[in-house]
Amino acid sequence: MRKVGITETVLRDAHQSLIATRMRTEEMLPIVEQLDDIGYHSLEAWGGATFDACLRFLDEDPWDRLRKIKAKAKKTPLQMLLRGQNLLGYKHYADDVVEYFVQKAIANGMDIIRIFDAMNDPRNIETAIKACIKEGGHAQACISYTTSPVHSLDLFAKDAKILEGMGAHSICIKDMAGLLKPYDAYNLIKAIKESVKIPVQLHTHYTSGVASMTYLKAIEAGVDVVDTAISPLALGTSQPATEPLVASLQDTEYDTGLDLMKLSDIAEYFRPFREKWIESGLLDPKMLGVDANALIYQVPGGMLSNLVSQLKQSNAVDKLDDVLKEVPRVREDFGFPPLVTPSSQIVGTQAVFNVLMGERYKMVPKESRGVVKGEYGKSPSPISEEISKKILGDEKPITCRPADLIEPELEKIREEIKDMIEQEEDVLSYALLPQVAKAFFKKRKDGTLNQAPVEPAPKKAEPAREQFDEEDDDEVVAVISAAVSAIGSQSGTQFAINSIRQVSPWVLAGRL
Ligand code: PYR
Repeated sequence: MRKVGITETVLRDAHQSLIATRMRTEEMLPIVEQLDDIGYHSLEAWGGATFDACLRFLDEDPWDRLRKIKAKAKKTPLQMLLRGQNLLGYKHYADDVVEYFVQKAIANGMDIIRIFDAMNDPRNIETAIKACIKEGGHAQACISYTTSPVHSLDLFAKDAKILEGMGAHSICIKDMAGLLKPYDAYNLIKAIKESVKIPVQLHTHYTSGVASMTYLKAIEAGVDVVDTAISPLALGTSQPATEPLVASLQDTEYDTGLDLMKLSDIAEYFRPFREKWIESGLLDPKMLGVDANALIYQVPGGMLSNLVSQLKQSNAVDKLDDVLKEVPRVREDFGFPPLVTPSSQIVGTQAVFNVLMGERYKMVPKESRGVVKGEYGKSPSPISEEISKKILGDEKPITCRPADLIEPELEKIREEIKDMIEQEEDVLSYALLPQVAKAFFKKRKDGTLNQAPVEPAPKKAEPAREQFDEEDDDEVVAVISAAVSAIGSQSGTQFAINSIRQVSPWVLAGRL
């Protein structure tokens, strides 16, 4: 009998997808021992946006969260999501930072590290894979799923083979937008299972409404493990629910072996939280519905709502149709990158600029230039000479692995922050998110961390700012400069006002 494994995402992706990553450690700890007792393949409990959210919004030390969860989950492997060379931040870090981060994640209790890259460039995940293997962890190499004229079964199967060749212990297909349809999943999993010998896991989101059908076909095709979330934190932008899948597979050749009564106790624990989050506005019921637009426009749900909010800020929601038509064109110009953090923001913002400015690539943010220049890695298909010339002028794109151009940076970072650290891991928090970590260290020193008990839930969560890197003042300056140069025409002035409004928190915070 071939048991299908279940990775439970409630402690990471489920709340990242539904409540902007705001679940607190105290809300998790009382149920971890029971989760540990279920017999899951793994518990996804760290990584992705949780690291940033802990430090930035929750006044929590993410390392402390990991240790506390590990102390209660003694049997079930813990799993995390790592953004390849971007670790848990938004830019490429030097290899010495990547290696040290992986070392510390494993030393603090991590077992399985799922490593992806937004461009699917294997060179961007190799350092993390090798570090994970060296530290005795399970290295799960990830392929970001997308559709385009260049993304064929053959390409995905070849990518999987390359990752297996790098020493990965398993492969994950990460369908972050819920684009993978059931029969496509069947063919994809078959193709990958034929290409590699290591186990294959599938991760998807319910956004477009097809996810549980997709899992069933993937299971029939031989997938080894799938990601689900316990029902109160499932569906919508989160994962398919754990219990219906467990029930559907019971007494079949794919039985998960999990006990529905025990799962019911877990759901019971989380149900009141869900009610509380809906009441406080943290969980928007809109997140729970089916958004078939994801299937039509092939963009992640989060990206769609981001586009709408960018257009609202410029009083241009009526331009949504034009922007949605522009997104695939920009994506084609940029070599068909999958749309996932950070490529989804880069492509989306460029599409908005192209439409609002009334001329394509009149305004090109630093990140778009970075993609065309090769600073994020090799795109799935080559970027045309014409686009390269238009955006880079006479500058030459780079063809090496982007991190090869980054000098070791750990010692310099350690020196910079030596007076504020209270544990070795703080060096890494600072390396990843300098401003955010520093503010956290200061509050910790001053004893002003918000240690409010679990109640009451925060009012309406501020969505993580997706368009601009808060760590980077240059970016803010660029926005203001572009805004100022847009002043002149009626819509340009409005655009300028909105852009300046957008960066005003930094101005007020005295960072400019
Ligand atoms: C993250 O990078 O946080 C995702 O969940 C894709």
